[in-house]
Amino acid sequence: MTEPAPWWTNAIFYQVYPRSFADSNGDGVGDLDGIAAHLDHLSLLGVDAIWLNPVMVSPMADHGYDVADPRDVDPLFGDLGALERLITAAHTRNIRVTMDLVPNHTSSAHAWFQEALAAAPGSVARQRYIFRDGQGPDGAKPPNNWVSVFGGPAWTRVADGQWYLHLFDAEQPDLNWDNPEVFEDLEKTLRFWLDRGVDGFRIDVAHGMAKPPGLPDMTVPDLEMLTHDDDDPRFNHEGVHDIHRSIRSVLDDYPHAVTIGEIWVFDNEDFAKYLRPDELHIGFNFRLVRAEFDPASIRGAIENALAAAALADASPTWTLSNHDVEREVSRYGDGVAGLARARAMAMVMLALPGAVFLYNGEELGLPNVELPDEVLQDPVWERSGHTERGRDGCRVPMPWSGDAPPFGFSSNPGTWLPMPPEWSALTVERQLADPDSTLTFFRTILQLRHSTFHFAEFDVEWLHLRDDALAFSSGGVLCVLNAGRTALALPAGDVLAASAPLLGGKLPPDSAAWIATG
Ligand code: ISL
Repeated sequence: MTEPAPWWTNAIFYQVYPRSFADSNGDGVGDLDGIAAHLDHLSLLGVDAIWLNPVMVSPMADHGYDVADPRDVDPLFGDLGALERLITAAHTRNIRVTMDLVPNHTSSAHAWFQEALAAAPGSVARQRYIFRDGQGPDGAKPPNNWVSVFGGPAWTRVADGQWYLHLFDAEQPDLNWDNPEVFEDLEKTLRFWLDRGVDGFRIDVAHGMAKPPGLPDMTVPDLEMLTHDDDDPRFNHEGVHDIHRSIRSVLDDYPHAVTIGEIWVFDNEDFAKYLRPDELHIGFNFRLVRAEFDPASIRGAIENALAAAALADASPTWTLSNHDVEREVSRYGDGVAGLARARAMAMVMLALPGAVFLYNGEELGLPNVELPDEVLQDPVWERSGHTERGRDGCRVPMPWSGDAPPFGFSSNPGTWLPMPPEWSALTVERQLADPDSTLTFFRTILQLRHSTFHFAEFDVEWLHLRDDALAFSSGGVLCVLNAGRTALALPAGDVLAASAPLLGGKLPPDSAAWIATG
């Protein structure tokens, strides 16, 4: 008998950014009890799992990606009891809970880093991080030319003259993964959460961690922030695969749990290495996020993502947005067209075999928000010398109900990021009552994905209708996207759903439809 496919194979994951989902205690920041109080929303959508961004103890220099204690919950979000209640409540509804894990770096407030600062150069405590002497006669130049992903140098000098490496903020020192103590501690963290019932981890910067011997200079240090290419020595070093093998050896004791790598690697063969049978189960493929609203670009993204996963015999994954990228409504042009295209792309994504990741607010059609300078919080804003606004615009809290901010997100009008008054038209409450809303649309297509698609393999068959259209079938459904300027005649068949009303039986521009093929 063949083993049934693991639960995550074609699952719908819903990413909850805890600061922005729901605030239960009126401090203006979302928290765990807030999430537990809104599980009805997730049941209504019919999602299979939650991916929870970091809720561990953190000074919040990078909103939780700077972890000071990986085995406890930050009081801002609640406590361990609140997390356990959330896991139990989600499980009762058949929703699994996956958590973020941040193995590349810690917070500078972590006890290890504080110990390292107090210790002498060359000490055991310093060897848990990447401390080096500087260059030049007095060591006043950084050890190499690496820049931080958030802007500025990737090195910060400490009082005794040594420098430490941080690929992100200065408050996020990179761990030294050549030191066995680092994995020993991560193993404790993995078991700590798995023993409390979590169903797996999204692994932050899964292509980071290992650093090349000698830390050679980068060839293009004046990169755009928040990007890098596959040849960048800061990431995707061969040694990372041993780390994933060690993580997997622990996960194999918990066969119900999944590991999902955040893998910003674009070469298909390099990407597939992360998904070998003894490494990660699945990995985020970011090609669809980068694709233009253009049939050739979208098809290229899909074909490459399928090919990369197939090389490792792993499930493909699909995502259009997350807490690090501009929301797709805005990427596709904002306004009416941006929303129409985002809805159409949701149908493209949900017609694909593999695991799908939705980001909270996507189901409401939220756009990115242009925030005033004085409220910006992303470290990118400061580190770029106020040249890059950072990622706050896609992290504005969820509008739940009512006619004015904070829209039921909190009892406190001083939400951690301000909410635009015009979101009164986008609240969950308003959209649930409207049969034409984006939320109703998402409910319909998510329900159809569960009931109608029969994904046996990760196969996609392409059909050419017109150069400005995209058409493919998978799982017994044909998906047609019209990215052109004129209405498109649809192939014969039962139209299961469309992202916009058909015009005389034709598919309008900037929309998509699903047609039953058997
Ligand atoms: O280099 C990138 C893409 O080519 C960056 O996007 C980078 O990989 C990404 O920012 C890593 O993101 C994750 O780790 C960060 C954190 O700020 C992000 O929110 C998280 O998703 C540091 O922990």
